[in-house]
Amino acid sequence: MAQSKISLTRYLVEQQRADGLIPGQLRLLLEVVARACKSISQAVNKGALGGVLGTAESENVQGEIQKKLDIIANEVLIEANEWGGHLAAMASEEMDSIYVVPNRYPQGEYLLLFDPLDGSSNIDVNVSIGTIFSVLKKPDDTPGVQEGDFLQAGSKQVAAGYCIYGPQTTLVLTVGAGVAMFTLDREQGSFMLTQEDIQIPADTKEFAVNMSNMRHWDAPVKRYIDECLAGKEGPRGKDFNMRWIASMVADVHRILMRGGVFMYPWDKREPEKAGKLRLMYEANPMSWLVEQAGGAATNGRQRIMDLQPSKLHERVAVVLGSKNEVERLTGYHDPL
Ligand code: AHM
Ligand code: MG
Repeated sequence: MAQSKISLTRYLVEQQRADGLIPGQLRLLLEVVARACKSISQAVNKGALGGVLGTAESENVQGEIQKKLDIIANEVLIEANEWGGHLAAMASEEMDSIYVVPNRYPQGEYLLLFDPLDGSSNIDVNVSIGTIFSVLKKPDDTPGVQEGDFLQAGSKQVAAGYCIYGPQTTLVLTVGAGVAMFTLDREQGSFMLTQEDIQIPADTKEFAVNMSNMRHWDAPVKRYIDECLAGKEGPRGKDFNMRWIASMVADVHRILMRGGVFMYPWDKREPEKAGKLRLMYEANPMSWLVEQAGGAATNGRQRIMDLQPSKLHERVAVVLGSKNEVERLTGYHDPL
């Protein structure tokens, strides 16, 4: 516990030495993402004083009205990452197509995907929001870089994480050797290791779902929630508690800290039998973190990280968290 003297830099260097999971370019990339998150955290903290609250005059590719901070966070991540030579291209919830590193900078071997500020509806009401990121390797058999290079299953990720801007600013990271958590020490200006080897308990009495969508769900999800709501007297024989923050980062963070199950299930309003969340820069990185912490993540039927994306902004149904609950709900769905 509380290895308060280990900075993110030292952690990454030691990981690089220990198991070679973090090559030099990837270490640089993760440090740059962390630095960008520090700047985003500052902008978020200033709030109304920095003139950053409210809506911008634009929509993103998904037709959602962008908040000023969505755009600021996107720009911070691009500007921080484009010149270091570690990336070939970036993709973001806030950009229609990929952003190829300009010719004036060296091209690296990694691809970075992010949701610059997840939980946009919470920005103006001072509730936790965050940055989610996923790192892939560019396939080396193709010259240049195209959108198709990004369309890799989540199991191909080489690093994933999020930074939550809440009462504390906390970076949570995996490179495939467990999940580590770093808290921003504002006096030092550094992320310090505060927890390693995070584990999600396999059982839970807590679920997170937007209940107002219940009438749009499929029967298996309704059954699962009905059984939770029936409490001690129902088939589960125990009372459940509900939490819904409406920032995936905050809901997943709670689950990593104390267990629970998070759902954004398929919704009849969606024509493509998908949910609201995006596969490549929301569901995949969160799924890997959760799996690395001993939990599970499916779309109700299949492991999320096995899904082959067919487009950059693809949506997916999400069920993740405590393993036994995810397996139960997945078991309620018909096998394919
Ligand atoms: P965003 O990326 O536009 O912020 O949308 C994603 C967010 C998730 O963080 C959260 O789980 C969900 O949308 C909340 O949805 P709802 O508004 O249905 O509660
Ligand atoms: Mg989001």
